[in-house]
Amino acid sequence: MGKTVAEKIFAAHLVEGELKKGEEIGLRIDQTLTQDATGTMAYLEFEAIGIPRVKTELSVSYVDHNLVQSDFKNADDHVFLQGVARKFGLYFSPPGNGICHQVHLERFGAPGKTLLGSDSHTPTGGGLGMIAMGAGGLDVAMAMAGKPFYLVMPKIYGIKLTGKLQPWVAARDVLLEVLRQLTVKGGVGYIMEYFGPGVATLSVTDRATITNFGAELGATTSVFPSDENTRQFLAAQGREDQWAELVADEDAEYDAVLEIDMSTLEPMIACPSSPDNVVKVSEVAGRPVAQVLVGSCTNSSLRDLTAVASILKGREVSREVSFEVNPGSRQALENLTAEGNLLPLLTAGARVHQSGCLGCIGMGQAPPTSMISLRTFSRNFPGRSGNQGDQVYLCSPEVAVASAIKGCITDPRELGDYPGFTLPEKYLPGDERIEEPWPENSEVEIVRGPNIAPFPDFEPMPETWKGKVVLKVADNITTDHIMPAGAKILPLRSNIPAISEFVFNSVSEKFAGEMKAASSAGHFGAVVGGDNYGQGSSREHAALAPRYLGVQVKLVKSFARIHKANLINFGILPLTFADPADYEKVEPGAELVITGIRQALLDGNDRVTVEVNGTPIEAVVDLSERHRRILVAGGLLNWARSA
Ligand code: MIC
Ligand code: SF4
Repeated sequence: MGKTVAEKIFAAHLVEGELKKGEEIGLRIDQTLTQDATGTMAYLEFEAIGIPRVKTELSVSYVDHNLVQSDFKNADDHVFLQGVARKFGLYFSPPGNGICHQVHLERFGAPGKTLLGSDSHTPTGGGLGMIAMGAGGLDVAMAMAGKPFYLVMPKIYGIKLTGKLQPWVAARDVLLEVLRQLTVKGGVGYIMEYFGPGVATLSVTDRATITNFGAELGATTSVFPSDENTRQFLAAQGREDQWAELVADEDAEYDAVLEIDMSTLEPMIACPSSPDNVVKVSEVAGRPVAQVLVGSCTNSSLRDLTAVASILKGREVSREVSFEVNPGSRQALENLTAEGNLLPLLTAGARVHQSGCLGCIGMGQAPPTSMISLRTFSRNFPGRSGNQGDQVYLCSPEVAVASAIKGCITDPRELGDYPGFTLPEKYLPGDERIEEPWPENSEVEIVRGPNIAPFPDFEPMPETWKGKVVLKVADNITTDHIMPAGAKILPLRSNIPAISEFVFNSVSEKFAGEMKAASSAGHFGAVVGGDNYGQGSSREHAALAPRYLGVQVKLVKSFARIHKANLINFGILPLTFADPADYEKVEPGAELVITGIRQALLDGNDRVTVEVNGTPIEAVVDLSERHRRILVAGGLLNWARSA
């Protein structure tokens, strides 16, 4: 039987297990990336593993999330990260250089390679024909130490693209349509692999928009073939030598197939407050907008910024709108400037910022109260913009700029003919500030500011687990709910005791206080949840900080992949209801007892009995043998130290 692109890359990197769908495998990781908000913790963990230098082909530490230096915290993190990169042999991409995924695509990604990143949008690299996956910081630290990355072999969802996008319809609309059909849990357990005649009509940056935004499907990753367009992109980057053709075999089989005829697509938009709440733009046109942001790792490439500039030529942004542009990378900004396309943005009234994540993770750019904000970003989870009750819509750069001009949500086809634009055949590299790895044994002092707290220690799993349900939540809870970000909380990412005060803050302000009170009375905590628990960001803080507060069990209907892996890494037992109807039987305050849990894990039991106020219910233990040993040890670091 023929192989898909994903299966070919998996086969070439398999170091443990067999390529059987649904079974745990270990993959060799060629490249890693971290960003500052997850990176400080990942490097503290790497230090704890005790390896003198990274063992990957290439590892890069990016600073892109926390660029607001309202006090010493973020600035200290940047200095720490630069020192770590020098000491352990990583590339370092400093603040202002761009968003990790965009820069990685431009300067480092290569077809056929594996990339593991401590950020859920790492699949951006799939646009180049690589297997690029998001993971928690500790998994990335292990990969840097040369260890395999373990995951359950996903199924392959073939997305067959036919036809060609019409003028004013963009790559973003392809994935908005996929999200409309499949929802934020439609990709769980799958790799989304694109094939069919439509693929050749999409550039690498279009493909990267699709694979990036594919993270919102809950998929393990998304991948395109590597073809002539890939060669052209790498040639424009001065890296043609890194090109290799990589396409699926004619007789490759997919576990599921969805066909999208791109010529029938219209401009689409995701309404508040979930990326799958998708309608046609024409259905919501006319709603007044107060803020329009073009940026984020989904849509801020040179292609996107050039399209926006071309549309703005001879036009002006409405005075009712704050129109802001966050370039994805220094390279995009340099090339935009060199091609004369920065001026049209400025004269039309755009506020042009430095390259980075900025408002996408709530570091500034909060919208006015109750007013609509249109963003080319990937996530509109409630409150992520910095305001509770926010009204954030997600759309293509074309829809964004048309709406900024008109002052209300606008179908861009109303603007008449699509202005054509060309991109340079050869890009200015824009990478002068990327620091190369320092030679081995260089004299480096790692400077740690006062906000960088040591990694906490955790106890092994007790023989019998007793605890209390501290919180019960519904379906599709995101890691933004569990461990919020934003200008107040994000700077605390290097300090677990401090950040843990904000766990579940937007759901229940009392959570941290109640957990602390329960812990000091000798009780552990449990959280009960619905389907797709922990979707969204890869932030391991959403496991680490609750564990620090004493949460040791999560009992839900189903988990999102990265969050489940993070729970295991920090010794929180992930259980699912054997009968989803039992969700109704477990209320906050209930006392839970799991007798003999340690032994049950070691014996490989796939069910355990949880007593809820004395009444038994069954829970499913869906864990590999390796997971079980990690949980019994109290987490991956404990286990790695004892192994
Ligand atoms: C996000 O888009 O949610 C983030 C911020 O990039 C996160 C990482 C983080 O929380 O630091 C992600 O996507 O993993
Ligand atoms: Fe940064 Fe937003 Fe991309 Fe996350 S989704 S990496 S916060 S730009």
